Amino acid sequence: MYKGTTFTRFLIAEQRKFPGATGEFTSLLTELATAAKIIAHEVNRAGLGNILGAAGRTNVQGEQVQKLDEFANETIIRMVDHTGHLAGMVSEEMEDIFHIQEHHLRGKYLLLFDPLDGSSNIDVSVGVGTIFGIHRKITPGEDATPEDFLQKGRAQLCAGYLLYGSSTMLVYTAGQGVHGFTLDPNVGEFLLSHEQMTIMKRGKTFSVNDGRYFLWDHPIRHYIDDLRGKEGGSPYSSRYIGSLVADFHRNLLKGGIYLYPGDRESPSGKLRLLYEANPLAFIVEQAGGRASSGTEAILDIQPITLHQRTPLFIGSEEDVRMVEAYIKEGGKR
Ligand code: AHM
Ligand code: MG
Repeated sequence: MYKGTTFTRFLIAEQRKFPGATGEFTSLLTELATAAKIIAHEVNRAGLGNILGAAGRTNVQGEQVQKLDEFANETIIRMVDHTGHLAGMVSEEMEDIFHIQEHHLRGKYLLLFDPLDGSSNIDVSVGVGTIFGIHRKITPGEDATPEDFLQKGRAQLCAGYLLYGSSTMLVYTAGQGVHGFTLDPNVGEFLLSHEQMTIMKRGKTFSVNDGRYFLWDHPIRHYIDDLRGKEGGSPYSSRYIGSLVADFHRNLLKGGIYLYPGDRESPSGKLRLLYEANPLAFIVEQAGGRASSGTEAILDIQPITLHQRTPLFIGSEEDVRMVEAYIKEGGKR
């Protein structure tokens, strides 16, 4: 495909590779891209309106909800709830499953998303993102059930993210490689800019909140010490934005590892399995990288609850395998 191909045209071409495809998927992703344009517009001018700051409530995770979190959540729901393609949704900002209202048609797909990840960064104009994954409904009946959403990440049909950074990018996979599109603000369309993205087998960068160093277990400290060159050799660079999508995106393009391990305060880490770790894990595997909880591939974890957290090690394959080896050697916590 030539550079500059529209997202919609690209999706239609991909859809043609599957003879039985109905176009529902293409339509769903197109609506998501429209939601992303609306969110990008609001994020880019956030300081001007009355949309910065906290919404005055905490979410199911006990975290402060930002007004833009709510805006992004509502925008995505509004753009996709009526399409007839979805049986239900799960979002970081909603405690329970969002069921498609009676007056809309119900479909065969499930959308799981983090509407605005890294939203504590908005007030200081740092890049934030949207993360999403799509599953097929597996239980009988029209309404989505918890069982539908508690599928392993490996069963995802599609996953993607939006990065609202110095440019707005949409990166997605439907299991046929990873492709990136950049929003041309003058045209108002996502245009193909990064076809068939792959990640280096090994990078030279690590991304972690190392303010938590003394909360980590020994193997993680040992690993990071070694990346810093404690035993000699050339050290890795440290790059941490504190926005998962932005950190992930940089490492996807340049190689490296992002980690949010479990620690003494948060044994399961911070990030949510269903709509943060799983979609990015699908993308990184498609790009030739690896995502792990430290002991198993993220995509092979059997979810138990909608909002469960997981330690996350994601990026270049050899870097992720290396930290897994440190954890294995370090034994049990
Ligand atoms: P959020 O979903 O509430 O925005 O939290 C997730 C974010 C990630 O984007 C980021 O990588 C991480 O939290 C940063 O956490 P910390 O401030 O502990 O470094
Ligand atoms: Mg998040």
